[in-house]
Amino acid sequence: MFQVLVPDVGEAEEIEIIELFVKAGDVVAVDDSLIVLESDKASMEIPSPAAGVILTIAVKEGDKVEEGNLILTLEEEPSAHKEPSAVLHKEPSAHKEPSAVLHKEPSADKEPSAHKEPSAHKEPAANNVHAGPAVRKRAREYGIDLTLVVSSGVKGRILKEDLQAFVKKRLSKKEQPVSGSGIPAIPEVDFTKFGSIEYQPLSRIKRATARNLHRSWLNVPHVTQFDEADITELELFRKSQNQEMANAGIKLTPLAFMIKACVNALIKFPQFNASIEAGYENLILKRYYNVGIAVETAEGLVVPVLKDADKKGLVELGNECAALAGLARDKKLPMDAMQGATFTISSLGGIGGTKFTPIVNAPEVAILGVSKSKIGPVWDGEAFIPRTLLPLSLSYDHRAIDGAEAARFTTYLAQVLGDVRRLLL
Ligand code: CAO
Repeated sequence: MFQVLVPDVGEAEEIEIIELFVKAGDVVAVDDSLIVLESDKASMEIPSPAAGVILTIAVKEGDKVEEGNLILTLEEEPSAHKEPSAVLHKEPSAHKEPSAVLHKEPSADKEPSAHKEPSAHKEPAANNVHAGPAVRKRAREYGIDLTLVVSSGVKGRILKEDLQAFVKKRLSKKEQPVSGSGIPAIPEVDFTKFGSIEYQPLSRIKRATARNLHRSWLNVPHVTQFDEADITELELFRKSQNQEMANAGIKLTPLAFMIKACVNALIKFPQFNASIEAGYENLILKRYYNVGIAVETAEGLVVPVLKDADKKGLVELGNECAALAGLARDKKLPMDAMQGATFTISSLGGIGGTKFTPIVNAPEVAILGVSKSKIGPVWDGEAFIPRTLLPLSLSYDHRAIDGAEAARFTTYLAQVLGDVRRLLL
């Protein structure tokens, strides 16, 4: 019977059992890995000194041990005995010098001697990561690039569990192939190598938004058409109306005008109030006008839908929009209030910015981004005059809409917003 003992590990003060590969009753071959020890200076894998059966194990993962402590006992298979190459105590007399048998890893950039493999199998980049020989061995067996594995061990050390998590994640990705497969994945970086980090869990809404946006971004060939509407008169009208209606508690917002003008443009250009059929046989034109409004909430982006916007007046549109945004922020929006949009408006006008490229909310084919209006110079034929200009950014699905149509759409939108009497036509 062999007794495998903790070897001399130099000046190390504390030695920890990092990994146990065997349990009582396991049959092992000579040089099979039994256990990984780690001190503050090195990791070492203890190979089996003989072929045989594990009788008892005296330690468990995480135990702190000292030189000479018993690790396990092994019943040798009579025929397979080989001169022991590990730290062992063969009863009654075969004690060997332990220092000769360690597979020491003085620094993480050295492959353990027990794993001599053709150089083609080596991963040069992985040498810079912090991982024990057992983890490295397993990574090689499964062809895992250790630089892609996120570590959870002390000082960025990659643990066995990290490898398992990595493999699980990769497998689950295969089960749910994303559209456009073949897109190279962004490498997962262990940011702890560069500084301290913190995990901030994403809300359910943010997770759903991430999935939806990713899907749209991959599926929809986006183009964004920019334009500017001169809303000088609109603003004068809006403000005068607000003064008149203040006592009734009514407030007309720029957004209400935007919705009204968009519905007008959607009626004139029906291909923007549509979806493209899979297989590209048809454009599905919708004869209803439901406008989604992007609303920022503490939990993330929510898009309530203003139904039948073509049948509503400016005040009603403004009130309903405010009510839906309120419900969204209070997390009281019913499910059906977020469905059925035919076109979306994302207004950042209350915040700032000059223009942006919104992502189409597929299966819709267009989305209007609205930025903050500003006073700018407009040439009237004789001089530059100060006017209030509203930046418009229309992103559209180029499969369904041509560039010329998009330019006509924004031109028309700008005309309507420039002279709201056109809304009556
Ligand atoms: N230019 C200049 N001022 C504007 C403006 C514009 N385009 N649009 C709105 N404003 C003004 C309003 O008149 C209001 O001013 P007063 O208080 O003086 O009347 C102020 O900005 C605040 O408006 P608001 O943003 O609260 O209201 P709104 O009706 O314009 O927008 C809503 C409502 C729900 C769209 C908005 O609150 C919101 O959540 N916007 C963010 C949307 C978002 O995150 N989009 C990004 C999606 S993609 O990631």
